[in-house]
Amino acid sequence: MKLYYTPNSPYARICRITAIESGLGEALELDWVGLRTQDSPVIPVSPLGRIPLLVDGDLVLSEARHICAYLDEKSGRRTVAPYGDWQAVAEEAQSLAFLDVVTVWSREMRRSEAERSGFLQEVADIQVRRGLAHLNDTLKTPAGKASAGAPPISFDALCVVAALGMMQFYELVTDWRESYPALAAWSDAYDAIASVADSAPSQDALRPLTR
Ligand SMILES: N[C@@H](CCC(=O)N[C@@H](CS)C(=O)NCC(=O)O)C(=O)O
Repeated sequence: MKLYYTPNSPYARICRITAIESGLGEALELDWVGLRTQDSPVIPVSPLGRIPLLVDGDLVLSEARHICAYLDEKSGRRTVAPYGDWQAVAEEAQSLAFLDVVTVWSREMRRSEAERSGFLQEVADIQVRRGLAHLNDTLKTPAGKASAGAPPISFDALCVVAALGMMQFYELVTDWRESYPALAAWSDAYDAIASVADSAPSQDALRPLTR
């Protein structure tokens, strides 16, 4: 199996962590590709050229959630909420939406200051703070329990982990740790997992958006 990715993509990060934590790290070949370039090796198999993209034989699978569900089938573990457990699906959808909003905001931060949309940033700031407050009040794994052992790996949790990683990297809500302490403790428990720590966004992999 091959995963096309970029190191700072939060969606690809979720897939990479899921693969490692499900014992599929060795089985998953990683291929770092450029985005929005005409020569991307992704385009011949997936015309929009987006990542993460999983290729396994004839199967070309996009969307982090689908990729993780496929990895679940391979590993026999369950990280993605199954249709039928609608409460879990609903919570997962909220976490994915939170990641989407943080990602939109972070893309804005990759532009030069003159090119950033003030309106978009204002809207994202309000949305993200609402999301943070909701997560702070509702996260299910109490910090005490999480610190007693490794916290559970789920697509739901990894959406939040990846979103917080982007938030910190792009310094989007600088007071979030003080303002949302339960969430900060929750996050620390995940950041202690090697696959989470090793996949955090980095300056080395940062590609500014120049146009
Ligand atoms: N809904 C997708 C989002 C994937 C996504 O936004 N990928 C970005 C990188 S983080 C991408 O490929 N951007 C390139 C483009 O849109 O041309 C998922 O869950 O996998």
